[in-house]
Order: sequence, then C-alpha cells, then structure tokens
Amino acid sequence: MTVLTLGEALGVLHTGEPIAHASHLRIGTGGSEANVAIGLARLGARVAWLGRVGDDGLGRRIVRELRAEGVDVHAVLDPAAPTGLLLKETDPAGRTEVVYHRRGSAGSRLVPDDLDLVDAAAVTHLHVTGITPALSPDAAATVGAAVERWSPVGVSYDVNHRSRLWDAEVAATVHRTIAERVDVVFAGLDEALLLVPDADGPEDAARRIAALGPREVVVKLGEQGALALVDGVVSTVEAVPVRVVDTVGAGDAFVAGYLAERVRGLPVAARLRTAARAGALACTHPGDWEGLPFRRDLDRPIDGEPV
Ligand code: CKP
Ligand code: MG
Repeated sequence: MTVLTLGEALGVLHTGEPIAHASHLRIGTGGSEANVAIGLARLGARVAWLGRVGDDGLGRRIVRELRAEGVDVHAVLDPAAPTGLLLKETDPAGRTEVVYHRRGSAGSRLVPDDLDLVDAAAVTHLHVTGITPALSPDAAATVGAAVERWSPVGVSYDVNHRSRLWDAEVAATVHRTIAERVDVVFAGLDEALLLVPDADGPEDAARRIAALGPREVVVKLGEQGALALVDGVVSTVEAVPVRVVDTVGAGDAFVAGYLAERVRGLPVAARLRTAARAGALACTHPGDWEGLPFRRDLDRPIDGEPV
C-alpha cells in the first residue's frame, strides 16, 4: 500500500527581505511532489518519492531529509548535472517571490526508464504534477509513462501551472491531456481556467474538468477554502484563517491532507477538513514543507481558533 510521487526536488534558499540587500540566506529544500510525500508520511501514509538529484551536497541533503521524514526514496544521484535551486525572497510589500535556477538540472533529466527503480506492483496510487512535464521532453515523457503504468490503480494530478517554466498555451494542452487520463485533478481557479477557459466560477470549472474524464476534481481557492466535485456531488470547505508567513507549499500541503484521507478511505468531508488544516499550517512556516502537520496536530486549534 504505497503512494508514489515523482518529480524534481530542489534546494531552497530564502530570505525574509529583498535578495538585493540580504546578507543571509537560509537553506532548505522543496519541490512540490517531495513536499506532498512528506505531508503524506507525516499523516501516516506509506509513500515513495522518485526523482533525480545532483551528486552534490544539496542532492544528498534532499535524499536525507526525505528519508528522515519517513519517505521511501528512489533517487538517481546524477553525476552529470547539479541539483536545481529555488531562491525565495520577500519583496518590500511583504510578498514572497520565487526565482528558479533549475534549467538543465539533474531533476529535469528524469527519463521513463527511471520508473523501473520502483516495484510497480507495490504502488497503490500515483501522484504527479504539472511542474514535471514543463522541465524537459524526457521528464514529460516520464509523467506520461507513469500515468499509463499506474492508471489501473489510480492517479492524481495537481495542475501546479508554473508560468516561469513554459508558455501557457502549450501548457494548457498538456494539462488537459493528462487530466483526461487521471482519476483526481487538483487545481487553483486560475489553473482550472487554463484547462476550461469558458467556465463560470469554481463549480462550473470543476464540472467541465470532470467532463474531460476525472471522477474527482478539487478546486483550491486559497483564502476562500476549496470545492470538491466527486461523482457529480459538490462539497466545500472554508479556509482556516492563520497569520501567513509564506504561502509557498500550501497547495502541496492541501493535496497531501486530501490524499492522506482518501487513501484511508475516508469520505470527502474528512479529506477536505484535513486538507484545509494542512494548507493553513503550511502557511505559518517560512519553509516549503516544515510546517506540514502530523496527525496529532490536526485536532489542535490553529492560531487560537476554537475547535
Ligand atoms: O503550489 P505550492 O506552493 O504548494 O508549490 C510549492 C513548490 O516545486 C515549491 O516547493 C517549489 O519547489 C515548486 O512548487 C516549484 O517548482 O515551483
Ligand atoms: Mg500549487
């Protein structure tokens, strides 16, 4: 019973100020699928992550941190390319800005043969994102091959559109093609509208995406909570208000919370509750995944909230 996720994990350097004037950087790690893997492990799921990192200090740090968090790691330490990097700075208005240094990185060199690192029969659910197909043709082919290999057991796809990595029109076609072949799609409203531009609001967007194929569509609405359409039935959850330190990683936390309850067979309301709490908690920490909750954290009041 293992959830498999694959993609690029990166080194993360962050400051609480504009990088042009910062004198110190804090070092961490990130990468959407790795964040989801840690979130799932913390919530008690058995989870594996597959990817390439450089044969360098950042790569070894990523592998060590994922293992320390209870994730089963299937990594290629690629001697031919470095681990990618993400710089997170805070602009003068307090907004987090992300800059990538990842072109040609080890993580982008994922190839379909890498999937053989995993015992295919042990996988009970595959989770992939729209970041990986943007990295290289080989990485895109790997996502396609993984979706094909594990569609009999179940696949989820977080659109996670990254406008810095590729053109929106090219991306929209790829996102739609993958969405047609999976069971669960996660998207923010803007991302949903990339797939179904004529949609009128979150529920209509979810219905139109479901018409492409997936039985389950979850639209993440940030401070407005989220909406899930499962077998034609709509459920919603409100966001949990928190003092936001950094929203990067909140979407992944939400996905981890939702999937953790889904693989346990819990109903939609429970999946959404855990998702919303995990998303909120992730916002309270400057790192991409460090704020992710353990199961015991889910029933504690967040920021003085009455529970
Ligand atoms: O959608 P989220 O803010 O939850 O995703 C954050 C991650 O993989 C972050 O860790 C970063 O490394 C990335 O998304 C990315 O490639 O942008
Ligand atoms: Mg996201």
